[in-house]
Amino acid sequence: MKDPVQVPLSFERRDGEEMLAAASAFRQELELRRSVRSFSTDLIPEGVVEECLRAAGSAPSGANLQPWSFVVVREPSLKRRIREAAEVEEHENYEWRMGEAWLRDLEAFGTDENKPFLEDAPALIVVFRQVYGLDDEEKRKHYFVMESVGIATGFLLAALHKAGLATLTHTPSPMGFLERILERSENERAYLIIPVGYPADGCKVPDITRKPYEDFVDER
Ligand code: IYR
Repeated sequence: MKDPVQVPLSFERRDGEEMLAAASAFRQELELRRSVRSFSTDLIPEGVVEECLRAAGSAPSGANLQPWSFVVVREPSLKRRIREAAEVEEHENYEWRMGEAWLRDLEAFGTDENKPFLEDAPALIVVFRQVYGLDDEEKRKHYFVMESVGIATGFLLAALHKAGLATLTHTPSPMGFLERILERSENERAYLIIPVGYPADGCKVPDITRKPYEDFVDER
């Protein structure tokens, strides 16, 4: 095996009590995160989204190739074009693509083909996955792209929440229109739109429950 360059790990052990307090505080904070579909048009303080994107960019990835791009859209005319194109796809989705069972599963959320949050939210973060690398015009294989981008997106959602911002994970599929409107290169595919901002005054969210711990964890 090759002997790669290694550097000392920065890591500090904490005592058990401190660990439990930290884990519990983080859990409680994350449990308060809800998908928001009704956004205020208020602007986000400068630099906050950028810090959260840096957090996302620190995620682990296949061979550390970091197969993601994040496009931050704040320009109103661009948000409008994205909304219009998304609503065209969503019209088809609600009309016939999703089918009866899917529509029934969505009833509790009260969603429809109208997507005003794509214009109201002060920022849309459009996440792209890079199916292969294109540094110096040269194709390079990327590994575990879906997993890598999913982990980075999880970091991003947690960071935005911790910073005090509301988010939605939105996939108005098929999302090829995002690659065209945002003029992405041929190796990039739209993965997710994350509208970011503050909830609108009086914002309401669906009355959902989370699975009991025992139903999703098997400890042996
Ligand atoms: N993309 C549609 C439908 C939709 C699908 C799922 I799965 C959701 O969890 C929520 C919505 C829409 O955004 O309305």
